Amino acid sequence: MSSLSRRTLLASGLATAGVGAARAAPRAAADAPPAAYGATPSPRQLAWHRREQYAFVHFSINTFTDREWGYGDESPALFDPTDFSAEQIVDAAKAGGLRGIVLTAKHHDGFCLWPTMLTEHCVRNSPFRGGKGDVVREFEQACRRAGLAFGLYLSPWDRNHADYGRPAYIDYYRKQIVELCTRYGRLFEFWFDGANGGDGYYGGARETRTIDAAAYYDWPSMFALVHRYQPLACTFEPLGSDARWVGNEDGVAGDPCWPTMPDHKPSQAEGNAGLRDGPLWWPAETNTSIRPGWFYHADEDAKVKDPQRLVRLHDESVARGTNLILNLPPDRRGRLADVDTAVLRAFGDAQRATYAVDLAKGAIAHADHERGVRFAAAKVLDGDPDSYWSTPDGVHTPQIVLDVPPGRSFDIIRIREYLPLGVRVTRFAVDLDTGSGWREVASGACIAAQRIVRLAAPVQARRLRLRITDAPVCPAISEIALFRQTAPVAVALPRPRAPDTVPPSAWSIASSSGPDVEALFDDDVGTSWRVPVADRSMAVTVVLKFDHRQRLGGFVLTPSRAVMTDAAPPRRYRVEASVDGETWSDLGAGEFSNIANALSPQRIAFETVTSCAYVRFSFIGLASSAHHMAIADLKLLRAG
Ligand code: FUL
Repeated sequence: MSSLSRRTLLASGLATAGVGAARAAPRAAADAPPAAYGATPSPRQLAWHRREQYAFVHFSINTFTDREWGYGDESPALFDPTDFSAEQIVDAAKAGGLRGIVLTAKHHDGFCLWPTMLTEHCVRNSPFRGGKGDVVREFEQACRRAGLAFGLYLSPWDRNHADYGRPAYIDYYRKQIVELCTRYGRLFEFWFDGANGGDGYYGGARETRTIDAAAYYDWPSMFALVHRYQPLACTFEPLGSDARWVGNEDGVAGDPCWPTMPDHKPSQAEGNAGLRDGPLWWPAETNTSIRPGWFYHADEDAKVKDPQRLVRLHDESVARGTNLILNLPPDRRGRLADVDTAVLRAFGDAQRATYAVDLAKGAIAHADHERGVRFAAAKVLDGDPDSYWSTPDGVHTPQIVLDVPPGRSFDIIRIREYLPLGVRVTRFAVDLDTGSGWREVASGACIAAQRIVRLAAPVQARRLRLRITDAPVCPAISEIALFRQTAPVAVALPRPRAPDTVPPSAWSIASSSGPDVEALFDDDVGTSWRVPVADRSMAVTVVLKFDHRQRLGGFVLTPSRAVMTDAAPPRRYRVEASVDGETWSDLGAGEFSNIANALSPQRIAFETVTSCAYVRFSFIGLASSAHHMAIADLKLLRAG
């Protein structure tokens, strides 16, 4: 049968291609859309879902101190990019297919990238543009020029502010929100970081301040403040916000990852999976960095995620219906390094080529049930996100078939639900007919914003069938699209820099609190040293004996990157040096603040440097409740 005659038959309802001809819907239902099911998104959440992927930019004092978390006592004079270009960064993000930028206007160290009069700890007192610069403004303008959305991150935790932990700080913080929400045009997102409280400079007090975040910040009042000035900005993270954390910083959403959630502060696992039928529409944002750290570190130039890794990242975040926020950290020039821009370009080019042509265009769609002409099967093919195929109320598990024009080879299937009516599909399956009957190629739970199914290899299937296999109500499917992946070109990563670390060959392990301590030093953040701990305050130690005396400048500890149910990273550290293994002197001690939430590497510089033959690391207490301590990697830095 020619494709024309076949299509004519299908269109006239005479052919039964895997499903029967659509049964007529009762007349009353023909015009009425289905009632919404469960929680539904607000207009700003709907707009946010359609952004899909955007950039994070971590740029601040830490860029110049090689730290991840500044203590808050750094001089503003350190902020001195030599060749800052917001345009270069924004253009690279755009080339990477990212649709917006969220900039760290203030990170935990309290340094403000805009010329605020609310504090002296800001860009006014830095050499940048002779003290007349405004980094937030330059990013905002570069985004507007490039047609990208703009958003801001404002750390609630402020290790610089003298009043942190007291009511006066909340007043200050609210004034910061107002400045940022009123000076820089429309914002699409406002990021409230979960990392809160701990040790810091605090105006010179140098102490530990703990807060009860929910009571201290009164988040609903913060969200209301943002929305008073920026009604379309999605707030991120604490309970009650518009978008939730996905529960890890590796860029991996759960499968499934429901956009609905329970109405309580979630565990990391709950944030990762979401909750089918949860009462809140609180979709996940998947956050990760293109490099191991959130801030730029020259020694991570060789560890940039390559374009193939970014494709996998997309598969594990956007393809599961979450939004991806990919961090791009500028270097000390105030630009993205060449390798990051090359990776972004390769990834963006490949994604643009992949999604340029919807191979389902020209297919004929027919379903075993249709609600009426406004909700006909063909609506999944019309490219209109506001139209959808639906069935009469009583039909919950229908099937829809696409009769695909011949010669179309595809390996990506994208399915979208019409979100204003809630998450309607619980489980689904996809079958293909390549000429020898139906074969199931995918099944899963949750479609929601989108579900992108990647096939192992391209296929030329004559027919594709979506089966709704479990649903409490009739479906509302707005799209079924087909694509063929264009693989990204490879990008050569720079060679690792001459290590400024002490190699494991320079020491032997003199003692440790548990077996398998080698996992700490295997340069693989995928493996962890796990030690059972009897109580949350117990110390775990490792003693290293050097072949020759060493002068140590600090260390880098990488927490386990996996979502863990019964293990947690350490809360504090103490490092001591010895020449004889008997008498010890302190090299440094402190806390890994909020390490439970922020799993990026912890770079610790020692206050004192001595030549030593032994070093003893004590990791004290757990960052959250668990029965094991887990650490993925430990590197010893030489004194500079
Ligand atoms: C975490 C912070 O502690 C990190 O430094 C980074 O900003 C990340 C996005 O959020 O909680």
